[in-house]
Amino acid sequence: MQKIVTLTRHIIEEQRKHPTATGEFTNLINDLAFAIKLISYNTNKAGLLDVLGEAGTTNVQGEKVKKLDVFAHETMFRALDHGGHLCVMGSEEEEKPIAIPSQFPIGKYVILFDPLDGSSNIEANVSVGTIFSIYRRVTPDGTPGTLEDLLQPGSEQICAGYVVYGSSTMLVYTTGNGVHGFTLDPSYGEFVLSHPDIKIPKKGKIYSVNESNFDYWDQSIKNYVHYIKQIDPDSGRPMNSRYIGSMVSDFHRNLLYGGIFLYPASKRAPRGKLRLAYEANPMAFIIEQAGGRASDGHNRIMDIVPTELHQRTPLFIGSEEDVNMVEEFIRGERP
Ligand code: P6P
Repeated sequence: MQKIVTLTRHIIEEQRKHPTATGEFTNLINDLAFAIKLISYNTNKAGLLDVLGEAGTTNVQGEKVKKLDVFAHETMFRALDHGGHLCVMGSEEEEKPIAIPSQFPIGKYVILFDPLDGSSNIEANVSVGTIFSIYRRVTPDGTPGTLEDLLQPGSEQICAGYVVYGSSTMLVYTTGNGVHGFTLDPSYGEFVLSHPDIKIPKKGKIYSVNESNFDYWDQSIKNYVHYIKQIDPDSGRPMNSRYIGSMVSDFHRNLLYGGIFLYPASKRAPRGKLRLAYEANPMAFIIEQAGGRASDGHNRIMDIVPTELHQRTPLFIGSEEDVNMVEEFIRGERP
């Protein structure tokens, strides 16, 4: 019988490689997996919201129907706030750090998450996702976590992952020992290992960028995008343009097939659009573990020391050779 590796089994086997592991991290991931299953169920039901009542109205059961991103945020919080594994949380949906309610024990981990990235696409049934990033706390054990625990460079992450709520629900994560993908089998509600040890091709054929920003970009970015669209089969050009407008989906496709996702700074977004803490950093951990690169155009994303919880960053992420090339254009080393 083929070995079925569930997420729980994989985490336990991974933790055995860390002699100091206490199993607390395993329990945190299990709590997180439960939240993701709930979000998956409601996201996939989203198309029925008309039947169940539009967000902001009350449904046939008389329950107030929430916007899915608010529902996803509340689901993550409620699944994680009482397990005793966390000292503080950070969410795209909350301006401030989220404290652990005083009635619950305080743990040694920190989580930051984007509960439902790309949620504006829900009505069009475009796949969306959850992104998460986990650190060890840096403030004294037993005390409430603070902003300091949340403002750590991405290089300190101990775990990062994302979920794509698409044709199937897939969770992709790393704890620093490679990148592994799990597909949710709804028949028995388990995440089953379907993509062990994912590696991104060193060079890709796909580029993902919102070209409507072209006239707002620096000249170096215009030069790069112009270059990759020129006809030169020997160098694999033109590259294919693929852009869904849901980062998790664009990232996931490029991770599997190879390519680069770009969200540069521009006149309309001087520091870029994507958030460092719960979009760029977790994806950067994953892409590096898969053999790719993540840069803000000048610096490794995971070397950036955050100063604000929701700070944005330009982002160039994907196949190593593609990220290297865009940096060469930015440095002016290519015409
Ligand atoms: P634009 C979704 O709102 C998001 O944060 C990412 O998921 C996505 O890649 C990006 O914004 C799309 O932004 O400006 O191209 O619509």
